[in-house]
Amino acid sequence: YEKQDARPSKQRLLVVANRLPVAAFRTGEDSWHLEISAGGLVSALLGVNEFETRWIGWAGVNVPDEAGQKSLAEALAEKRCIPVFLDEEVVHQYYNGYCNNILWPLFHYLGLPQEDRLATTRSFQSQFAAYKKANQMFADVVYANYKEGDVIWCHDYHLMFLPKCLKEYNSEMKVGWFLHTPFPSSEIHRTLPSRSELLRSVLAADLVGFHTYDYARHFVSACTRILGLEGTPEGVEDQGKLTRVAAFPIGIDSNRFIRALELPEVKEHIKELKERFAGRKVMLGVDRLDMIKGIPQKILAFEKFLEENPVWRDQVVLLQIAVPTRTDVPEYQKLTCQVHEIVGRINGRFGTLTTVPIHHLDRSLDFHALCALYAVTDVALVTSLRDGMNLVSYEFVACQAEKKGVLILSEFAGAAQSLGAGAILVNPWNVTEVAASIGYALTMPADEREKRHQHNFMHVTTHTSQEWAETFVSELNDTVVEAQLRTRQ
Ligand code: ADQ
Repeated sequence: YEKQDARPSKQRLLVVANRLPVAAFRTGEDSWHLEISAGGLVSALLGVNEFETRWIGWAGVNVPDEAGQKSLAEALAEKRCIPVFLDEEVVHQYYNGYCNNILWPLFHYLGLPQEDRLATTRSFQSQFAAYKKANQMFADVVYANYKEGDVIWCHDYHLMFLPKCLKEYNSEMKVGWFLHTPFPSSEIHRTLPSRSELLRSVLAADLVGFHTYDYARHFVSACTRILGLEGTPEGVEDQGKLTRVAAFPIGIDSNRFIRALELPEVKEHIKELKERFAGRKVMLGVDRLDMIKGIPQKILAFEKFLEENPVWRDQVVLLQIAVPTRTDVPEYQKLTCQVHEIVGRINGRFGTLTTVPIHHLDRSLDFHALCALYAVTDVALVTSLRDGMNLVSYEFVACQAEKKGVLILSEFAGAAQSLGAGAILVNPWNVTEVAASIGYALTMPADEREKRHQHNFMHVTTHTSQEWAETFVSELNDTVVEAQLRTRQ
């Protein structure tokens, strides 16, 4: 995004997300170290050249003093980023509380927190108030930087209140909102105390996007059943105003992965890994350490496979790379302990003096190391209990042109709808089924692997992140034009 051509003739795209694509670290009174955090959204939008992009979001750091805010804003401006300053209390209530403790689990079918009902209700109210306040703060920054004709693209469950705030400022703004998580069945959304207010706020957008048709359908059902509005094939209608709702499945920058495999450094790494695991099939899991990723279930299925197939015990290794996230949340700490306990038990049970069946790392890998790992893998295991899309499955496929390994994929990941014909789909809750699929994947004949891989590779290389972003933004532009024409008629 730094190198983008900034000709004034280009339409400006304001991308608003909870986090900026750079993390800021204070190194002095008014000096900052900025680190690019290349997540899926960043790489998706990096390739979009049609627009002049600006990012608006939180820099992940508390900056209480005005001088600090000013110097950080200046440093970020060079990266085309505009900061939203949230204080610690708002972050605690809005981000840790309402976003990560309420919306995230609910949207992944894990329900609302159930501890002490009264306490939950009280904290629920204050967390929702903080959520609205934070969304209003994002809206203020967007509004302060808005120029007529700009397209505003709001991202994810953190900012469901933003479309409404923006349209209250200026109903002419072109506002799109995209959800990266699943949108759950309306019966799940119905349990949320602020269910109606959130739906109405999202409906203020001109275009609402989801990864899959099912999520879009759930959203429309929630609007019809909870708000009593009319659902149409185009979206949701409220007193003559149509909010367009559609599926826009995200992809990856597949060429970035394919090109990386040609680098000498990555080739060297691949060679080392092949030597290290010679004589054994490599199975791989790469996930954020989150309950939605189904890591314990995956490892238990692997244990069952080893239990039932003694001949494989010294012929296969599972590499599970799990990046810790939200480490200050007790539930995530419990999950880490649980995973360590299961891995320890299995390695104790099936390991030898020289080898263990599971290598578990609690850390992130750099891009080149990740590409090398994807390339040497025989079987990738993605067993999310729910996942909006899951980009790891796409990244694995992009790196498998040579090996043509097998992807075992949860039917509850959005990616199952696009890679379903090439992957082995599983119900991650069914440990017996996953264990059997591991056996099937490890012994799959080469011609079947080739056929499955070709199907997935074709999809991953043609449905890229760039195409995703361009389709969404051009649909948003068209939607606004159509709405204007309708009002004039
Ligand atoms: P995530 O839940 O973060 O994203 P995912 O789509 O798999 O899940 O993306 C994770 C990204 O982080 C991938 O690019 C992956 O390479 C990287 N990553 C994960 N573990 C890593 C590790 N140990 N080391 C290095 N990199 C690692 C959310 C939704 C998804 C949705 C995306 C995009 O939950 O369902 O697909 O947004 O919309």
